Amino acid sequence: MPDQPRKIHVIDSHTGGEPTRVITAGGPDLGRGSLIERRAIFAEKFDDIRSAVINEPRGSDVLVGALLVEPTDPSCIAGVLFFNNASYLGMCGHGTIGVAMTLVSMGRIQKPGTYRLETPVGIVSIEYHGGNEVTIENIPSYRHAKDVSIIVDGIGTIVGDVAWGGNWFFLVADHGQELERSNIEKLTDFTRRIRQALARDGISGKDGAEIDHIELFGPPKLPENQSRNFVLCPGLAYDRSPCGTGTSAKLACLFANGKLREGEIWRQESIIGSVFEGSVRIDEGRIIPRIKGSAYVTAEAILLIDRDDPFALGIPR
Ligand code: PYC
Repeated sequence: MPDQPRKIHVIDSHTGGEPTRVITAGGPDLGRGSLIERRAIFAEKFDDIRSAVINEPRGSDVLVGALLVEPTDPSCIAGVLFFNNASYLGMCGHGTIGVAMTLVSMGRIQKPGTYRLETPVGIVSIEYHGGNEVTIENIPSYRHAKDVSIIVDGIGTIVGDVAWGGNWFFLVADHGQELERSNIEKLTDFTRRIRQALARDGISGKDGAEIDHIELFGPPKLPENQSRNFVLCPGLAYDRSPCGTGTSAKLACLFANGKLREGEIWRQESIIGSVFEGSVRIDEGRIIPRIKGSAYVTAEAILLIDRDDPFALGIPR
């Protein structure tokens, strides 16, 4: 009789086309420390679980994972650790909207209202509007550096801003690229080269943090939107959604440039045409982005990890 496979319960959803897989039971026990400590234990001792859940053959490069944990702050409905095919994320905007709808599907959110969620980078709030709509209020976001010029191999000089929206972004408006679905392969190569140039030149976020998300902006397809983007995530996947943390970084830059007022709506279109509605609230001088979007639950499943399976822990990158 073979050993029983390990069972991990998950709920999958997508937010504007970008998938999230929430581990609801059977995940690693990370203890009761801060979420930063628990994320470090996850990475050090249980990275094979991240790989098994996210990588092929069970997952894919585009999937973002979320592990639900007990929060340290009792005012929070849950704690959450985000991860993907490359590593662990500080925050994830589309993922938070997906987690909110997952909590609805689990019956842990039963009515419209505002709930708090603990992440390693701070507490975010989720406002459930009913149906599939959620607004998240992100952690304070800011522009770290303006008009940073870099020379990119095979491209030339590119100028962009470095900003924090829960992850580190390099935001580029002037790039000469067509933000079209048919151009995704080229956009992926273009943004990958920008990321390599930033690393080569030691251009980073605060305290030397790696800039692992690259964001290109262009005109929207639909007149009711303000902008369209293409976002390269850590690894080589692009965000199908307009990227919650990326839109937060954009809102912080717009506010810093005097191009967005408090409460004014910014509709950000993704490369596949899905939309987040963004705005900012100012709290003691800090920029607090608000992002509204919709998520849909697509599956509830039990992942089986059979130790005899040569790819039980996923196909390594
Ligand atoms: O929505 O913040 C986001 C996000 C980060 C990476 C993929 N999506």
